[in-house]
This record gives sequence, C-alpha cells and structure tokens, in this order.
Amino acid sequence: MTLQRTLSILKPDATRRNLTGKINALIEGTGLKIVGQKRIQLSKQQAEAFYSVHKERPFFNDLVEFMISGPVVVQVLEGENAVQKNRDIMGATDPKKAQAHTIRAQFAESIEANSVHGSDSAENAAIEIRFFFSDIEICV
Ligand code: RTP
Ligand code: MG
Repeated sequence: MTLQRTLSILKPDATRRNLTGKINALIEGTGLKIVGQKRIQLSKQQAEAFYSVHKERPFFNDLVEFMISGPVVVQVLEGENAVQKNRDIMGATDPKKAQAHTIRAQFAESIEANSVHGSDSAENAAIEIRFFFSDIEICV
C-alpha cells in the first residue's frame, strides 16, 4: 500500500455556489482523508506562481483571473494512491468529457470553471502542498 498525499483546490465557481460540502462528500467517499484545509483568497501573484507551468498556454491569463475571482478552498488529501484517486473522482478537465459520477460532470460550469484542481503527480503534489501548507497545518 502506498500512502500518498495530494493537493486539492475547490475553485471559485465551487465556493461561489456553496458547493464545498457536496464536493468534500464526494472526495471523502473515495476513502481519502482531508488532513489539511483552509479557505483563502489568492492574490494575482500567488495564482501566477501556482500556475507558472501553464504561463505559455493561451488560457493562462483567463485562468489566473478566474482563480482570483473569489475564495478557494485548498486541501491536503491523504490515502492510498491519493494522487490518482483524486484525479479519478475529479473527472476530465472538460466537464462535457467527464464521467457521470465525477465532481466535474456533476458540478463544473465549463472547461475553465471546472470546480476542482488536483495535483497530477506525486512530485508535483509535494511542491503544491508546500506552496500552501506548513507542517503544523496538516493533521492526520
Ligand atoms: P487542474 O490542473 O486544475 O487540476 O486541471 P487539469 O490538470 O485537468 O487541467 P490542466 O491542463 O492542468 O489545466 C489547468 C486548468 O486550466 C484551465 N483550462 N482552461 N480554456 C481552456 O481551454 C482551458 N484549458 C484548461 C482549467 O481550469 C484547468 O483545470
Ligand atoms: Mg493540471
């Protein structure tokens, strides 16, 4: 068994529509445990830094503006194969392509306002968790 952690973000479209509880229920339904969680307003500088891997992509500026358009909930999820398990419950980036049981199929508004972020590898998870959380904010 590989116990892993991953970073999850409930995006501004989700906080705006009061969906954090419904989304957390789906995450917890996978068996993953929310071991760190806080609701924050990202600054433009933070959003640009967090998404710097996408800075050459055509959607970068829109993505940054969207991510600072309201509060987000950042979370550390822990469990067996946490990275993949969270990606599975999130569903495809484009909600029109996401499987029916997934968070994005049920809640996303568009390919951009797609309700959740999840780290895409264990290496990136470690970097992204460190970006938002100190050790004392994570409690198993
Ligand atoms: P995420 O990073 O948020 O978990 O999503 P992802 O891996 O499924 O998608 P990624 O390719 O990493 O893109 C990051 C986020 O950028 C927005 N996006 N907009 N307008 C567009 O064509 C477009 N493509 C991506 C989405 O918010 C996506 O989650
Ligand atoms: Mg991604």
